[in-house]
Amino acid sequence: MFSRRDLLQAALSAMVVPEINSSLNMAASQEPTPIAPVPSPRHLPWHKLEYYAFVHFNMNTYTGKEWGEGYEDPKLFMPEKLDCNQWVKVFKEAGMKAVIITAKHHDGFCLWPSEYTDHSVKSSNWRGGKGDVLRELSDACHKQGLKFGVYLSPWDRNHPLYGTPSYNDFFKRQLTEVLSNYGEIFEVWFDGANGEGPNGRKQTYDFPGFIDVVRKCQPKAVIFSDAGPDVRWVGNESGRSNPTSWAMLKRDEFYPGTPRSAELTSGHEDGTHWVPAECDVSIRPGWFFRDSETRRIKSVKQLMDIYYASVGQNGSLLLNVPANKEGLIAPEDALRLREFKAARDLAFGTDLAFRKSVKASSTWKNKAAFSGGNVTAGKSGKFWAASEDDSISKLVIELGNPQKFNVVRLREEIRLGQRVEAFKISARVNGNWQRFFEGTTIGNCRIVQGEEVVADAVELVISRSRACPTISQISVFDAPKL
Ligand code: FUL
Repeated sequence: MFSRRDLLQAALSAMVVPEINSSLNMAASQEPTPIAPVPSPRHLPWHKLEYYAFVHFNMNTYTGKEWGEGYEDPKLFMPEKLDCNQWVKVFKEAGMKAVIITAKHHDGFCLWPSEYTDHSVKSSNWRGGKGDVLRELSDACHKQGLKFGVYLSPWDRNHPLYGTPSYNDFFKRQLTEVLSNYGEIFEVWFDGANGEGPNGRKQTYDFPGFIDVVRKCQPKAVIFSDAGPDVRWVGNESGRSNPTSWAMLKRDEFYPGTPRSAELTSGHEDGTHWVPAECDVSIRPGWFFRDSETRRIKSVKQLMDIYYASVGQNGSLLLNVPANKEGLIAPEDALRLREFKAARDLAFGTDLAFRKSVKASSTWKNKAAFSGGNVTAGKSGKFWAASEDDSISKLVIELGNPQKFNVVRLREEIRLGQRVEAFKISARVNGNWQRFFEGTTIGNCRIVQGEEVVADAVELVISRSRACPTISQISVFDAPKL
């Protein structure tokens, strides 16, 4: 007898291992050998997104609940001024690269006219029962160049079959509908929450079957859940990954709704699969829009702290900006997003290390293609690789005239695996090296803040690494205090 978890593991291994092997073989000896696990081809474009919108908008928008019960009257759903082009314009101007919408939350109401249930927009009076939020949002995203993603809650408090094996077939049919009719989807978000309680209905989910549907309908999409298979929940809803943050996870030990969520915040250095963290958090106290919470929208300083703790700690930031009852992003949220964008532009707009000269302690096989200068050249695909024989690898960036700075951003060439285990940054002040920051992991992006210094050089020392370090970028910033 196979358990549900065995089946999930079998399905996941069968799908991901060949991808890892082929990227490992491809690299041969032209460049440092990748260290497994490495990202799959569907991960690489996802890593570049870094910051994108979550929109909680559904029946709860009209009832004020966080979790609906499933018997809400569809007629309550009435976004009289729904304008998804307005949402996407706001997100695009905010520097976000994608949107994920709650197509179906726990109460089971569908934002699209599903063939398989009446509990959907087709039973409302909105647009005369002919409306389709997924159509309007996906069209707006594709028109304005943002990626489109969907949240679907497996937990469904409306459906009569929930708790029986037939529910899995229903869910797969819904999933197929959503993934077949709205163009390219970049991410499918499976929520692991279930509040049925000890006496509630118990559903054994067919996750391997759900994953199969996604792979068939949207082969390029990443799948999110507490346990991946592609992207993992960060283990909290405050948008924070840990300073030590591995993209790897012992994935087979986890499943949606896992009790070991604290481990998801750091991942595992000896993880078996590439399952990076996505950090979800709401700009407001709740996930859904409530007028009463408008005065409690997070400040720019809070959002910046979250940015440093998510994007700056090897995660992506999925910031929830709920649409209001009218079907619009409220002006207060839009304004805060613009202010947050302006703060990031001020902080990270001028890279004081850009095109500055670099000396490295060693270069992989003495090949110029991997020289230290790549870290300040701003050319994508280029990186510094240190020699495999180094016990410690070092890099010095000469800034020329002394420069005032307080932030350093580092990036690893993650295509070859996440490697760095311990690093130290120093600043040369009046000819003396002074400690600026000491840390553990880097990954796709690490942004560290130190005491403000005026220095004419920056040194990176990597004292521990799983394989020779491969660093693609180092940037130095003078970020205004907030
Ligand atoms: C949780 C849900 O229960 C919340 O309502 C919200 O959707 C959040 C993003 O995920 O598991």
